[in-house]
Amino acid sequence: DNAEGLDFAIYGIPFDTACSYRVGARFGPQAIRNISVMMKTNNPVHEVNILDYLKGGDLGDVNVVPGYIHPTYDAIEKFAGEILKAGAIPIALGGDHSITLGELRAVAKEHGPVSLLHFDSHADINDTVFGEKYNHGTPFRRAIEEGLIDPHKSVQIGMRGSLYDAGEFKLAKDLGLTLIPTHKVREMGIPETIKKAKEIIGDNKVFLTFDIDFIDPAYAPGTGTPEVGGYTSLEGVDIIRRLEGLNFVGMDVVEVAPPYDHAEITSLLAANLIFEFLSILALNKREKQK
Ligand code: NNH
Ligand code: MN
Ligand code: MN
Ligand code: MN
Repeated sequence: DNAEGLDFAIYGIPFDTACSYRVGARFGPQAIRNISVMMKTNNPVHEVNILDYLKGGDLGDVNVVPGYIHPTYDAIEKFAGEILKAGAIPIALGGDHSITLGELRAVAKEHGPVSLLHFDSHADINDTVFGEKYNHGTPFRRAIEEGLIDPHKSVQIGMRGSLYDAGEFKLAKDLGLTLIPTHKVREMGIPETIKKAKEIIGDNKVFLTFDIDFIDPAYAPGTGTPEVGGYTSLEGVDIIRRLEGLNFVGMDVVEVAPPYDHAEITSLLAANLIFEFLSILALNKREKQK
C-alpha cells in the first residue's frame, strides 16, 4: 500500500463495536465501493473535474481486529499515518464511529491538534457508553482528552432525536465545543449554519467526520442509530458543496450499515458525499494554482 504521489487516498475500516444498538457497519466500506464503480469524476455544479486537479486511489482496507478496539486503533493509526506521511489526504469509509479516534491520532501526529467539523445526530462526547470508554458514543471526548482536536475551533452540527442525550448539549459547551443542534439549523438555515462553522474553524487545519445518521432515515436507512427529523440527501450534498476554502487534512463517512439499507440508497449517498468532498479538494487546488 503506497500513497506516494497521491493527493488523496481512500481506505476502508470495516469495523463494528458490540457497543452499538445494532451492528452492521463493518459491511459499510464494501457497499460504498460497490455502488461507486459507475460514478463519474466530473462535477457539473462546480464545473470541475476531480481528476484534472487531484491524483488519488483506493488503498484497500485496514486489517481491523474484529471485536477488539485497541489493536484496531493501532492498525488505523498506522494505515492513516502512512497516507499522511506521503502528503496525501486520508478518506476513510466506515465503519462504526469509534474508528474516527484512530484516524485523529494519526492526523494529530502529523499536524498537531486540528479542528473537527462533525455532522451527526449524536455528539459522541460521552465519557462512557454501556460502561465502555471506547465506542461510537465517545470518540470526541477521547479526542479532546488526548489533545487531538482543538474544541474551541471545532463544530458539531445536526444533533437531535430520541437517542440524543440531552446532557450532551451542556457537555459540549463545557468542553468548549460549538454544538449546533438540528432545531437551531432549522432556524438559521443551512447557509448561515455553514457560514458560522467556517468562521469558527477559520484557516485552521480541519478534519471532516460525517456520520450518515445525520441524514434522515427516509434517505439513509442503512445505519445503526437512525434518528427521525433529519436532513434530505440534497441537504447533505448541499452542505458539502459549501465547504470550499477550508483547509482539510482528512475525512470520513461512517456508520453506513448495509443490513438495514434497501436499494443501496445509503451507500449511494455516502459515495456521493465523498464525490462532493473530492470536488471541494479539487476547487481548493484550482484556487491555489491561480
Ligand atoms: N448517544 C448515543 C450513545 O452514546 C448514540 C450514539 N450513537 C451513534 N453516534 N450512532 O453517532 O450511545
Ligand atoms: Mn456505531
Ligand atoms: Mn456518530
Ligand atoms: Mn450518530
